Amino acid sequence: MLKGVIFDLDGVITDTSGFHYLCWKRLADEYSVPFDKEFNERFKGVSRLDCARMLFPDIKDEEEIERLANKKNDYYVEMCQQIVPEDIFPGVIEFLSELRKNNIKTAIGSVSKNTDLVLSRLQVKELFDAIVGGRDIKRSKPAPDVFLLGAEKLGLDPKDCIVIEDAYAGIEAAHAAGMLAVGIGTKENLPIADMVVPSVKDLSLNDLIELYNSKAK
Ligand code: B16
Ligand code: MG
Repeated sequence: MLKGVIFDLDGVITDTSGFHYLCWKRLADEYSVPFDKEFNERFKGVSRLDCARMLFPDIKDEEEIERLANKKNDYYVEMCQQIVPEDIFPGVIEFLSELRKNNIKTAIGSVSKNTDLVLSRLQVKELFDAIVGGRDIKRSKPAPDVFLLGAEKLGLDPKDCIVIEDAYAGIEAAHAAGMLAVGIGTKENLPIADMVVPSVKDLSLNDLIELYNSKAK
């Protein structure tokens, strides 16, 4: 039975995925390195250091990679100070309360080390039964760790949870954890998702139950 829903943070709950893009773009421009939205798709759900390694493939000095990643994070943390509760995506609060009313547990599963900052700015921490962020795990998506820990914190069997994700690596992570994954975006970007909708406001609990029951083994 469907018992829990684990939400990715950046790009699902709020538009911080746009912030990540703008900050990497700012860094890339400073160093005259090519970077665009298509390239940014590969950064979604991937750790800060791995993103920096992808952006600067010629730099092998790990201290330098760390310095560049920290620089990007300074831009990002500064940008996050503008976040206000109204920046939560439309329909998210309503969907969370629909889930809770029906005894479905809710969690955040993000590899961002700024998870706490973003959720605090949005003032939504108490809407989740469990929160897993980048400081709680070693391996970022596509490894299943973040979602497995989410299920564990909810006290649920992973197969009774559904993940909601906007990143290709995040869908892979959900599948690796033995969970179904709803993609937020387009079929073109997320061909491996079990179902795709443009945004959380297009989802209902019934959609998730139907998906779960149709794939139940
Ligand atoms: P930070 P998610 C991920 O968060 C982002 O999608 C990804 O673009 C970012 O690099 C990663 O967090 C690390 O974030 O630099 O804040 O630690 O999609 O798993 O919520
Ligand atoms: Mg995301």
